[in-house]
Amino acid sequence: MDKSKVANITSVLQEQRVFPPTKELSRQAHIKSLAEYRALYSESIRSPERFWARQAKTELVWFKPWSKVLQWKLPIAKWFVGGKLNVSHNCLDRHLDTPIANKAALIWEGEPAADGKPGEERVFTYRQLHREVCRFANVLKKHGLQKGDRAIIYLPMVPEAAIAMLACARIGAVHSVVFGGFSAQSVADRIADSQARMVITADGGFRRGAVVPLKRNVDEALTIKDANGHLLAKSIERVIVLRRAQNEIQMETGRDFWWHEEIGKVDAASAPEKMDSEAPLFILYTSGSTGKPKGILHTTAGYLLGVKLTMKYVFDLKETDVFWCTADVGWVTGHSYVVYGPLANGGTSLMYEGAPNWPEPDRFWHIVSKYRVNVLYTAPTAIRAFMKWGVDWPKRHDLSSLRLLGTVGEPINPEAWIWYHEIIGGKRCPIVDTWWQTETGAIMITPLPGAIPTKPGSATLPFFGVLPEVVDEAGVVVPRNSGGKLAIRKPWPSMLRGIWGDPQRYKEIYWSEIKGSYFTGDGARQDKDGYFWIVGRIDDVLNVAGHRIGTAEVESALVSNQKVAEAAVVGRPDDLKGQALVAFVTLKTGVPAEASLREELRNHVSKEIGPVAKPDDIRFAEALPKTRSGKIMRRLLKQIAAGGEIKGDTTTLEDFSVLARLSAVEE
Ligand code: 7RM
Repeated sequence: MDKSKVANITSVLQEQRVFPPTKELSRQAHIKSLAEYRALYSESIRSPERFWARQAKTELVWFKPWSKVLQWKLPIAKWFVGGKLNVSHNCLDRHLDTPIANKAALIWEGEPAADGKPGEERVFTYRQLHREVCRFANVLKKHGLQKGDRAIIYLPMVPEAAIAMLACARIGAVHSVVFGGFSAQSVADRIADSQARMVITADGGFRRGAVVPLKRNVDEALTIKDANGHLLAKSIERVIVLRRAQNEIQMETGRDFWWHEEIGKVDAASAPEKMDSEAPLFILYTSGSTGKPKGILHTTAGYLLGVKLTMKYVFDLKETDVFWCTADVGWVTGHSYVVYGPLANGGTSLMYEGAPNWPEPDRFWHIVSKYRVNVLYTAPTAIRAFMKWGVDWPKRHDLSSLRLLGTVGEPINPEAWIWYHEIIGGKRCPIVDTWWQTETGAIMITPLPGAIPTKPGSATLPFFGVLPEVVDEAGVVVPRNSGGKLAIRKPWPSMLRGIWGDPQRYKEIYWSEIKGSYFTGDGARQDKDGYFWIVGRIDDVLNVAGHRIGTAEVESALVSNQKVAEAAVVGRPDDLKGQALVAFVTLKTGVPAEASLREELRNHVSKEIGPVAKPDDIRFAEALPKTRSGKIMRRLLKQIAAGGEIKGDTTTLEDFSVLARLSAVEE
């Protein structure tokens, strides 16, 4: 790793403001004081097995108790060994003989139509959701999906996405949700890696009034071949298609089946499969520092306990709350806090299909006031966009139902924090800045709203059972207020269990960088009060508008274009998105660097990976700056991308003239 990155971490802004919880709020909270938090936290670290056994017993419903709380042989963790349970049973059935049965489990608001017609509205009580999940579980079984089989879910933000996930969990199949903004190529790659037997998709999804052709992308994915001419997706036997956008699609007889037709052919009786604590629940692909996305594997009991407990304590969930997490179910935040966390707690989860600025920039505030949302959980990039659109939009709506706000996905700058607090929260709502990752499954570093005073820009203190530390190159804890790598010292129940099909890579990436610890890939600093300030990634992964994007992935997409010889992708700071993607591209001999080629290459990346990974800038260069051993000097490219001067050591640069020419490249 580049040493300069760690050194830079120290130099983040020092924020002094502190916001303690009000007495009123603390009195009503699950955890009522810093002392209460500290007592429970220290028990969870001193006697983790006792702590987690008690939580697992009180929070989850088991078919068979476990015999051992934790079996830990680095890097393999097994939690609640020997226990049996089912996630869909814990999210649905357990509520059916309680008053919660007839409470709203999911409230769904559809995107308004292009002609201004308001979006549809659908509400599922726990009983109704249970019935839909049971029926769809029977559809899956009828089409041959069995315990342990993988299914790809490639759907828009509609209730059926949650239903499909829960139905897989019910029969013990492993779901892998692919975000609707990913391309056919990405779908094909994920099918190949997971060897899925089924794809669950829709004819199309709506996004800002346009139709995203999901089924057409699946059709294309099923024809894509690898370098040896083999079909990537040959494991797929069935495609179940939800009718959503009514766009015209092709159905292949014997392979493709309509959701609404199949659901009519099965009954609603379905016993949940008794699953091992460690049975795989889902695979979710995420970017790393190499070109190939990693299939992050989560299992049954530990994941469920992690999301159930964080949902309850971090959002201080009340029985009457309407909880709105704005993430798409295609990301881990949607898995944990749109679907599994809220439902495991018998909460009401709001799901919105559309974008924050369609048809107008007040869409979120319209929804908050319409449904009297109590807790809102969104990303800093969205908050910065709201700031840019101006206070008039939120001011038009009654936001008085809100009692708690949350953020996730990237560091939040103090200005955005204060704006969120004042304009959206009316100065009365605490903000929980929650740090976690696809790999951690659930929130790891976070305020508890009734107990932990907040500081704008800090994720504050670790959740129960989580032992993070900031360490140097040798894995030794650094002094307070100096920067370093963020490590987690102990296993925790909702941790990833591996990278699908690649145990070696799992060990190398996460458990080799810092001896005996989990390496997060993030840089951080702890202040004098022990608060954590996360600075962002220190590997070659960028955080663009809350989406994790590997620079190597974008580079390999660029060089797969016939006109491109070489590419280097770096981040540059961006007011709105946190980071923007800048690609330095050298073209093959004879290919002219025309302006139109920029758009062509941006579209090429979009086709290879998806619109989320489109470079913001493409700069053509005659050559890239390299060291004598041939390594691209990204540090220099970053400085150029940010428009700054080139500082630091350039003595290893192979050809000095390259630098001068790069800086002169026109935008
Ligand atoms: C939940 C999620 C994970 C990466 C992580 C960080 C960054 C997430 C925060 C944050 C600062 C936060 N999963 N990150 N939350 N940085 N403060 N509160 O985002 O796998 O997609 O991304 O996101 O760099 O490593 S993720």
